[in-house]
Amino acid sequence: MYRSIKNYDPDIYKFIRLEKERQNRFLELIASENFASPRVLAAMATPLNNKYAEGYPYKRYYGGCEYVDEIESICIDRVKKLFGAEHANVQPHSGTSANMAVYFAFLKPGDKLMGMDLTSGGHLSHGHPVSSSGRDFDVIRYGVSRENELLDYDEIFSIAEREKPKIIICGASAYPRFIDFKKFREIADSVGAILMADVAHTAGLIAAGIHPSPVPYCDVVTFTTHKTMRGPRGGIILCKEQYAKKIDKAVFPGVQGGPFMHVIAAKAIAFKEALDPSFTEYQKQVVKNCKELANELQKEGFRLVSGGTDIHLAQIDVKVKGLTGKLAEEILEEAGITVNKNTIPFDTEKPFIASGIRIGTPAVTTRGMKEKEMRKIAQFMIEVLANPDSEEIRYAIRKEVEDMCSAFPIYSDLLS
Ligand code: DSN
Repeated sequence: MYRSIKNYDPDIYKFIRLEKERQNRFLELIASENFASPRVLAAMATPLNNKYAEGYPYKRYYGGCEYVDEIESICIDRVKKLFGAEHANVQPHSGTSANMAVYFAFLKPGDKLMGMDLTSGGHLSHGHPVSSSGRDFDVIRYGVSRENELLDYDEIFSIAEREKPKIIICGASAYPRFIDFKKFREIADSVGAILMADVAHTAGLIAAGIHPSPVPYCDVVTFTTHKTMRGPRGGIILCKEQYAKKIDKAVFPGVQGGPFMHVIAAKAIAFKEALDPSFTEYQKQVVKNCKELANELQKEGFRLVSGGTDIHLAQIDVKVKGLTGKLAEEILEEAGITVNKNTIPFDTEKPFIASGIRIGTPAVTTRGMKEKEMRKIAQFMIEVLANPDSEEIRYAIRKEVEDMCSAFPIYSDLLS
């Protein structure tokens, strides 16, 4: 299959192969990335790609849907079982598409939407002004407490009481702690708001039962399938049965056209993998690895936002070491370690510079790395960050990173 690309289009093949090698040779610490299994990747390179299937299983606007109907039904059943959900829509192309569909279902332009602000760890699609969610709705923001960088539920309650939003969003892209969904339910009930959780980051931990589940408490839950879920790129919406029709209509024809059936098949395979007991073991190791890595950095004087982590990611304040997030990201990259710069709560730097980096362990854990390797990775990072002017150190560390990665190969049989 790959040979056909190589023979026909060597220009593109070259970069696909280089990207595969980059993923293999680098330590991937971007918290939102992971390595989907070869069978998940394989499902996306099938003739399912060719099929239009607007509508839902057994109610389509196109003929020839008898097999894709079965695939979508299996996918829905698996994700409902995994999360104990009443209803699932597996068609969203991404997390942002899923969120936009929820807004389309429940809000009219100008209605009030309440979400976590970006510097506290929220997501652009939770009402940031540069997103249509920020342009089309009246956005009310909440953040973390200045004192301890944790969600202050009393404060969130007062804001909700004052503003009476129609939707309250809980969930984040860069908040390293558990979220108390029960408290959010109480807040939403007190003002009659719809409660939506966006658990794009923690879905895998939730499926494995090692993060509290939003499903019993929230009217709607959205997530992506490619982060801790370790599946194809895509989104999912779970909801209470009473909202099923509203949500389905909002996804199609509300904000999307034809579903990507090749991706839905890949999602179904990823859910089968997640229903296996080994997935729970994997997620436990992800969290152990993250704590180990974050603690080692903390011991060396880096400040952990909120003082620690409960999940697969940690936010590291690098300003305490005289660095910016941007510089830290760049020098780590040269040393073979991929992270992303990230604003930290009450950051005075712009997002493109940032005072922090976000690290995460889903991808390195998929490679089979454990606490011992995390201690080594922390040492690599500490040395690089302590010597921002030393190219020599970066090259030396890069060699060590490559040696370490070659002991934990990924995708060795692909594109060979
Ligand atoms: N871009 C994702 C992340 O890195 O968290 C969120 O969409």
